Amino acid sequence: MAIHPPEQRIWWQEPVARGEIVWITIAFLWGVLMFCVMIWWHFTGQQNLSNEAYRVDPATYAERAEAAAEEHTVREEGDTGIPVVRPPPGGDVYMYARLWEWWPVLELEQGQQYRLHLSSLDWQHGFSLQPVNMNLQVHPGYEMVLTLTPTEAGTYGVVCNEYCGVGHHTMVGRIYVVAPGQGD
Ligand SMILES: [Cu+2]
Repeated sequence: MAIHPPEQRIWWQEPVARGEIVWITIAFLWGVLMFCVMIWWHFTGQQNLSNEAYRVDPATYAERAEAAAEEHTVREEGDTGIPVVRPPPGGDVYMYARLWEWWPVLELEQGQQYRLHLSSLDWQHGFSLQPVNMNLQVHPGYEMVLTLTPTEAGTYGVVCNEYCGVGHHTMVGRIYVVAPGQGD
């Protein structure tokens, strides 16, 4: 039993069983292979995001996001007071995470390419786009930039997938993707 010391005190000098060596070798080689394949997945397979990251001061980032929202707000999301921002196609789109919201709501046009900027104003949050299941960590001090083209119109939810306190489960945002020429 583990609560008693082993009978043979110098147990680590006992030879490792052959079967165990084989499994450790297989696991190690598999790990090395997966590490190398990560580079390949970066270019193919569509499951790894090819994002850029920059250092940014949270206050500076908030200013940029708010300036972009001021310029491109098309309406308010219900009576939430959260603006719906529709940036010009091909342009920069800003969203930030903070306790406990994703701000603002975005409206993008299907088939157009955007540069989506993400950062946090307080601490770590997780950007999880549903139902497409696209995930990345959002840290204060870092600006993540994704070049993306929404391919299907619809209403997408953004949930926080890094536990960030008592309001974590209420931290939901929204991205609308509208067909070309539709929406506000
Ligand atoms: Cu969060």
